[in-house]
Amino acid sequence: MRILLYNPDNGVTRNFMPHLWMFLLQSLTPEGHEVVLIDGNAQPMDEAGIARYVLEQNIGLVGIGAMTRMIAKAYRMADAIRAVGVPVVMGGPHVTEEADEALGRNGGPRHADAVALGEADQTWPKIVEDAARGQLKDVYAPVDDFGQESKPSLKEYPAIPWDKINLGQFNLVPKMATRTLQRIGDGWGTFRIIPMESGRGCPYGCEFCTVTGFFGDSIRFRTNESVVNELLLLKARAKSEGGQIAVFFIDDNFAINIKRTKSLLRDIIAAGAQVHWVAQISANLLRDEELVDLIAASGGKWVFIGMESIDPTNLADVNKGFNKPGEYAAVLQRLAQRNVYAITSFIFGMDNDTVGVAERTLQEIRTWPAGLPIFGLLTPLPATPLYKRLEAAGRLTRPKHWQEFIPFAMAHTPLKMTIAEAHAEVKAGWARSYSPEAMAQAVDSLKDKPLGYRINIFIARMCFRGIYFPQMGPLSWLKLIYQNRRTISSLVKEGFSTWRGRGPITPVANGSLQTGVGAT
Ligand code: B12
Ligand code: SF4
Repeated sequence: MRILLYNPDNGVTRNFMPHLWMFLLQSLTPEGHEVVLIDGNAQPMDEAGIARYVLEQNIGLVGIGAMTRMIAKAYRMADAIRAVGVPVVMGGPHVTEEADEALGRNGGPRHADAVALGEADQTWPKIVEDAARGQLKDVYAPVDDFGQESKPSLKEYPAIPWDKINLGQFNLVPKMATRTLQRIGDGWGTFRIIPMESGRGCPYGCEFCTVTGFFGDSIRFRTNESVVNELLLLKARAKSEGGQIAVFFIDDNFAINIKRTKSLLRDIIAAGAQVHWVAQISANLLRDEELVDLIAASGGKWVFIGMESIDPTNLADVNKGFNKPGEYAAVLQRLAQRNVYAITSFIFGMDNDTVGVAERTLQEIRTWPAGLPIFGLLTPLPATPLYKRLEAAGRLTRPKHWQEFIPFAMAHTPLKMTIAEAHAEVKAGWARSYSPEAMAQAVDSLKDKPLGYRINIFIARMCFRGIYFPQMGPLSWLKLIYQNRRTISSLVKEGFSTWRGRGPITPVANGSLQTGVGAT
């Protein structure tokens, strides 16, 4: 049987990183079946296109995975595939919580022949065999012989053949620049960000988060050896292609067990498996100096921190009181001292937020080492404790917000602001953080850092701006470059004079160039 695994596009991130679930399920597919992957972010497709594709390619089963944000598109694509007679199985966080919706059991249309609930590592081979026999069941739940929910231990993690997988669609280097860039340093003909998990689960149970409910509070880890081997495979691939690779450890809280994380990072260093990496770690776990040393020494470049709010009342409201705004600055300094920077994520529209929350937050951010702030709105995702609380209080204004998804739009009324005011706050957060002046200020504030780091921050900021302000086509990029011309020309001038005076420029494997002498 030919199986298509399809991930709908989200309209924002293009081909920035493949989705892990597709590669994982491909590796877990029983022998005798062929699996093709399409990520809509890299290969855009519409309903007619996918229907044509499955018929032309003789596809016998389509698997679709989606977050809540992309579910409306996922359903439309599923409907088109089913209309030409090909069965669809859906999985991922949204349909796990809303299986009846996907199966048309709540009065709406049916979109999927089958739904895989929760983690599908164990159920996927069974789904494939049932589909091959034409006997798909409606629901596949991961349960043991006694009918109890069972979670994969991750000790037996499949080897994803990263050395053989065709990753052509995920090269972030534009085609026209490939040849020239291949000659720079160790080669920049390709640059890919690859998702990798070292563990699953987070016990913290923040009110708005799907993770504790979905993956459970039992935390599971892969062996260090299996993670190290995967890194070595990726590193070898990048080298053989004359390109670069960076890894996104997608664990929800990469340092949830600090002892284990330190042991993994030590093993990465000992095996020479360092690549540049980014991971999500909560601020409370970054108090540990030794951990931060190991993060830097093992290739850690960016840490995503869910700061959410600078207001302790808000944090307590969403069960995230373990975040202490008073220590944010120290945490970020600790990282920056080691040339590790932070993607700091904030949520506006919380119950204690009032008008002016964006500016108050920005005033704090401006006192921190320059990083990448991002802003969102409190969103009641299905089945989260937040959803249940707001529903019980009658505060949901769009209870099925995912069916008419609108980016950066609230689905409930905040307590101390209107919805329109909350929208204005999030807009102000993005506009003031990513204006040409703010970009210049961020680069200037790193004057004592090597040129490569400043270029790195600048490029990353240009890309992150696109999360809120769509910049999909070449024209919008040209406009952005023009707006930031002063910063760009000062970086280029400095690069040129450094190159003339001090020797060649060598690349840093996270998207930047750095002078060869004295750079870290
Ligand atoms: C990586 C990641 C991202 C990446 C996605 C890009 C990428 N290429 O991966 C980035 C950073 C861009 C991102 C952004 C966002 N994310 Co995100 N993200 C994650 C994260 C941390 C890891 C995903 C992952 O790979 N997991 C590991 C794999 C193995 O698990 P999995 O995808 O769930 O797949 C398993 C099962 O679900 C199932 N499965 C999945 N798909 C399918 C399909 C089929 C056919 C079958 C049979 C089974 C199946 O089998 C897999 C193996 O067991 C998750 C949290 C988490 N730990 O999963 C959040 C998560 C998915 N994100 C979430 C959210 C909310 C967002 C944002 C909306 C946040 C925001 N406010 O902006 C944005 C939206 C982005 C966008 N523009 O689309 C929520 C989604 C909740 C929901 N109900 O949809 C999660 C669960 C985190 C959370 N805090 O609740 N995210
Ligand atoms: S710490 Fe992060 S992953 Fe864990 S529950 Fe809170 S938001 Fe979710």
